[in-house]
Amino acid sequence: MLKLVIGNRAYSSWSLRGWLAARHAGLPFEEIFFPLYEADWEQRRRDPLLAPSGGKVPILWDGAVASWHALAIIDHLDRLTGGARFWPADPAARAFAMSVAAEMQSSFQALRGFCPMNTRRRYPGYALSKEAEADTRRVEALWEEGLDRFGGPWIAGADYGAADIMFTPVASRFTTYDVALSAPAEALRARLMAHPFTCAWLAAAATEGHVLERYEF
Ligand SMILES: N[C@@H](CCC(=O)N[C@@H](CS)C(=O)NCC(=O)O)C(=O)O
Repeated sequence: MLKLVIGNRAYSSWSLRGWLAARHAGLPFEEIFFPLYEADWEQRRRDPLLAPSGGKVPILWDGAVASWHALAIIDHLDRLTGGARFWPADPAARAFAMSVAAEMQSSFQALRGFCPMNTRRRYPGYALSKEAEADTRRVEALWEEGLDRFGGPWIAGADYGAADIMFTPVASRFTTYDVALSAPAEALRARLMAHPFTCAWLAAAATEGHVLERYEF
């Protein structure tokens, strides 16, 4: 059976992506939880299960084959499930979905740093830095473009897929930090947060404990 190693549900945005991908694949998988940044973390991150990723979560094990980085996990699961579940069939929608997913994997550092994911908290009226604001406007523009060009309700068309998985932790940040969005982007934020897999993750995060002061402010 597949094994997915994840960190804290409340804080680990990359774990959320890996886990959503595993759920979306529809294949059985064993979940292995490594609480992040606790007193024994330096020792724990040297566990052989995390060796390929250099001590980071998530990591997907398929037998002896490891994939880490959200997009690599998605690609592995996409191949296991026949290549029709994660990316749109339409070439333009597929190119868009892949491009925005890759942009998410590599970009938006200001937003990610300024607004760490914390699914348990709400900060009404939180003021973004100039750089986090610029990242937000870029995400908003990408979401609007996807909805406009491919008809919604998801980022690249009618089916929930990899692009939606990649941006769900951003939707969570927008929710936590009360970020004002255009009407179409706000509707997409709400849809991403209401997806049944996301709801299951959020419910488990609410009761997992392991409070990390560095993300509570
Ligand atoms: N880009 C990686 C990022 C993985 C990552 O940075 N994970 C964080 C948790 S969200 C982590 O494991 N941090 C532990 C550490 O750096 O010690 C991915 O796509 O999965």
